[in-house]
Amino acid sequence: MSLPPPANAPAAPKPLVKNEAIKAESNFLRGHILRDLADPTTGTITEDSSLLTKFHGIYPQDDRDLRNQRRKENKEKAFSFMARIRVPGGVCTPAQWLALDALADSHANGTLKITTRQAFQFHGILKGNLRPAIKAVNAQLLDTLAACGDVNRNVMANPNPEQSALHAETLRLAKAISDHLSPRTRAYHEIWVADELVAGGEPDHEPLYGPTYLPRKFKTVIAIPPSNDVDIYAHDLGFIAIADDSGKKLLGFNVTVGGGLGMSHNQIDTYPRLADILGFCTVDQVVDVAEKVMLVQRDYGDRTERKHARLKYTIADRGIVWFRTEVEKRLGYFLGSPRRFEFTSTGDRYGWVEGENGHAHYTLFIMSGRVKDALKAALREIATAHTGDFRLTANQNLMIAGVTPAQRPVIEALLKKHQLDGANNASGLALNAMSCVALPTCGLALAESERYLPELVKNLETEIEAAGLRDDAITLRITGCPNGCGRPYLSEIGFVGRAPGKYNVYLGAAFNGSRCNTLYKPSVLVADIVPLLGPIIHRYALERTKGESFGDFTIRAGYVKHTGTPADFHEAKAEKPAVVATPATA
Ligand code: SRM
Ligand code: SF4
Repeated sequence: MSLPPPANAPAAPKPLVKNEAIKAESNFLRGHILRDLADPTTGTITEDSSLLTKFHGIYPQDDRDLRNQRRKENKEKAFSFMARIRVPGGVCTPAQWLALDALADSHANGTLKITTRQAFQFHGILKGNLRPAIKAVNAQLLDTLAACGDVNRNVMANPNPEQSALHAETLRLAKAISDHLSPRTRAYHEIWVADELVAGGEPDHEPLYGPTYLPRKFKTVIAIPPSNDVDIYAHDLGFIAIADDSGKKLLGFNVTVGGGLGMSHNQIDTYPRLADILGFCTVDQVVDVAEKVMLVQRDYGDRTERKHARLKYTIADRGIVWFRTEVEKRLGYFLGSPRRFEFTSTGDRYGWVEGENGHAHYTLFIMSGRVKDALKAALREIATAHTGDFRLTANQNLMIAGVTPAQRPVIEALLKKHQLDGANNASGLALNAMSCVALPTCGLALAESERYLPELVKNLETEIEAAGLRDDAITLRITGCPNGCGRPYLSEIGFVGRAPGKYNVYLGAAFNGSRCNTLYKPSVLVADIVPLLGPIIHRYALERTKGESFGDFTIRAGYVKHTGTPADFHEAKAEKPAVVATPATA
């Protein structure tokens, strides 16, 4: 029997999490992926390989609707794969759209999913179709590398239709950051793109990441005020474009760090956190700043506890002043003082918008970003005729962008033909609603989300319309678990899955995404949602002050109190409240 350590002995260092050893031993993300893909006895891959395929943008999943039936039949789960396609800045060509549309039919479940981070997802790819599907994606000059995993993910940028010059510049920067922070391993090419399966070659070198990559996922975005459609405060790293007085010339960016939304129910040490503003950088410093912010997190992020490994906790624990000093030490120069800016909303601007360059852009509402059936066929026809580009929005919608005056009647006629004109005749609530995927594919879902959103919106619309608020924009977001994929903590009405048919209801976020909401009622049954929210909606219609948003009203009327501590998100009370940053609009 060993003696207990003396009372004053220093605490033994915590062991690293399993993921760290798997990364280190994987020979730069190869591991046993090829072996597992070649195994004909199962439709999935091993758990260790699945930790590595994430870095390649690929998740093994199973159809949760079929779990019971398969168990009864004594069969293995109905396995398939999800693949996430990285689209920096969310811009793709009509040719790429058409290729992905066809691949969805030939290799996946026939749908295309536009994500909350301007990427595409295929669901339901069977193991045997996986390599050909990823290879075909690469043939379109797109890829799935680093769409998931402990690396810098898809870099988002505001699809900004009005200011063409600013959009072009920020898109260029989004691609530059994405390229610079992309993993350098050749494993991706060997496994998915090479003509023949080849065993792991020479050891690779990852100049930025090293063999263990980052402690956790890392997300980068660029916003162009006044639109905060990318929800900049939700991400690890953000750049807020600052233009000159004409609004046409980019001066530089306010840098934001330490945002993140994921939490676990009743684990008070986990919480959504809004990003802090770190300072200002010039346009030519952007890539350097992105690299150095990421490197500080690489070196100091917690590799002993994955639930505490995001940059938000590194900054919450060590302080923003420490973080800025570390970043500036690596940069070799100081960041400037943040410049003034203002965000007005997180939503998309639907319908036609004229750009500065004479081109027009049409934003189309797509519920939950799911492109299927008649909508998929309509967009195929539009893509065939379209000569501009497509821009995926951070709200899971689609912009048909860069339409020339000569082309506009053609696109207008197609939109009319498929009844996609007039912002789909949807209510302000529907147009500002978002859900995550959840069931049946997401292995972490506790409740429905995408499949329940249409019914939820319809039920609440009855109250909204009776209160005369049909065209009022109110943000509503729902997720099937507290991980936050639909950014529910930044919506004026947020639903977070607790169990089948039960949601925590959150109220009080700012319409422009600068304040998180607060838990209003835990574990609300689906049948109780309208009775709970209907009276608040009617009171808002009667008592709101001029221009007052729904989120602001729910705080003023006392439904929720905004205090900004982790306890605001949980049913359990915080023992040690820690401050959640609320960004100042400088
Ligand atoms: Fe997410 C995990 C879907 C945006 C926080 N997310 C997952 C997985 C991969 C489930 C899993 O790990 O097995 C989901 C796949 C479901 C499926 O069947 O497709 C999933 N996340 C999504 C997407 C597709 C939701 C959507 O409907 O659009 C979004 C894909 C974005 C992309 O293209 O990269 C998506 N996820 C987000 C966001 C929103 C954002 O980034 O703007 C968040 C909150 C912000 C943040 O990161 O803090 C988010 N996803 C998570 C988390 C919690 C992370 C954390 O720090 O705690 C997980 C679980 C995890 O990583 O352990 C997760
Ligand atoms: Fe799955 Fe939860 Fe993300 Fe929804 S929020 S997609 S349920 S992990």
